[in-house]
Amino acid sequence: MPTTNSWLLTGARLATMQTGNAYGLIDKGCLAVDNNQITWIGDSSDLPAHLAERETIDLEGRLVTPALIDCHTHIVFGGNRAREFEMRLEGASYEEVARAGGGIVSTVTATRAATEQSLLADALNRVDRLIGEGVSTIEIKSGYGLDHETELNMLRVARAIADARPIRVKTSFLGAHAVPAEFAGQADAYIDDVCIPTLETAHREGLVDAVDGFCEGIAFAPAQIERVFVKAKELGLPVKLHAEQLSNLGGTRLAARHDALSADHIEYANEDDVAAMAQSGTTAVLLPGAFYTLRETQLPPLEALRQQGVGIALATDCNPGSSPLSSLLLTMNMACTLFRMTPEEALRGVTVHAARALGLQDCGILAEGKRADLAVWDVEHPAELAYRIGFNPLYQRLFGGV
Ligand code: DI6
Ligand code: FE
Repeated sequence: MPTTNSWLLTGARLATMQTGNAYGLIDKGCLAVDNNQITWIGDSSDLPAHLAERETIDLEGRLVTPALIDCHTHIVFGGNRAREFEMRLEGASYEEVARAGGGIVSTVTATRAATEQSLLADALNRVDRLIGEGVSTIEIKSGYGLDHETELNMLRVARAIADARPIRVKTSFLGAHAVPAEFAGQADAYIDDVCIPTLETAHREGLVDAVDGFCEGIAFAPAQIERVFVKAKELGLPVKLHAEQLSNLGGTRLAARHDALSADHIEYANEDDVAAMAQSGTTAVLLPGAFYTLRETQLPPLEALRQQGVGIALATDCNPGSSPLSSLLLTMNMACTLFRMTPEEALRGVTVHAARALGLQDCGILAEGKRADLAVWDVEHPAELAYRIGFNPLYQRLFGGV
């Protein structure tokens, strides 16, 4: 790979993800990078003569895509929930496990007991799987602390990941993830006395890029989430929401009303909910790993999302309960097989639309002026990325041109 800050890729098949043709494909492409930015991209026959003289790397026909973006993860957590996996296989449902004190709350116990160092080491192990698949940017949520100190710890660990590895991290405060045991039956008090004050502190310490919540029967009602969203707005933070995963409580419309970056899961969203998302420009983040793990049968409203022009992103939802998944390539495959998304939609879902779901404008697409976050693959056609199961054809990842 390059030894200077200004170089040129040749012999590349470029899946630019620009619109116009499938995958924005340029069959015989060149791409120039200066420092951390793409400064020229196009067909090799159009390459300006002065660029042909710089240090060149010939990719011999390999495919180049934008580096992948995992826009919804809970990758920082303590312990694991393999025992719960067994319980579900013995017949218990996800909701029954949660109501019996398992589920999110059991990960909270393990996360509170863990040190920052062990949380970081465990998370890096998972982050490294993603980096190995060409991922350059991940979103990381808090939400397994559910007390002041541990929520802040989780966010500090998330920030530390970006120092420990060449990867960009966007954090989301997810204090409204579940009601902790010490507040059982007092969700309102938890929101007012712990969640909102902790959000204020975390924001003051520069730990929060966005605010998330879990709007569900086993978590919080729309009116409770709304109080958190009002505080987010006061602090100037964008919001997003786990909505309509197991039932329809109106979370998607609540999110749209607050101009949310994304509404996530949304299996139970209806056409009106999708219309609200279209209106507010909210991205749909679909999470096939959770759908698969929980053996859900209610499919997200794909056709309505397409018809209304709502951007569809995909993410791992990497978490110890409903989606113990740290492969974005497998996520793409699941989205095609389970949700009937096309391989092109799947690739757009982990590039362009994932960037939008995070409010990022400088990545997710190959174009002049964008960051040189690139994934080079040993495949001929971009459909191969979603087609294989458990196969990683990454040849090289570039992060900010490096
Ligand atoms: N929805 C999810 O898929 C994760 N959180 C959420 O609100 C699951 C979290 C867990 O089961 O630990
Ligand atoms: Fe989630």
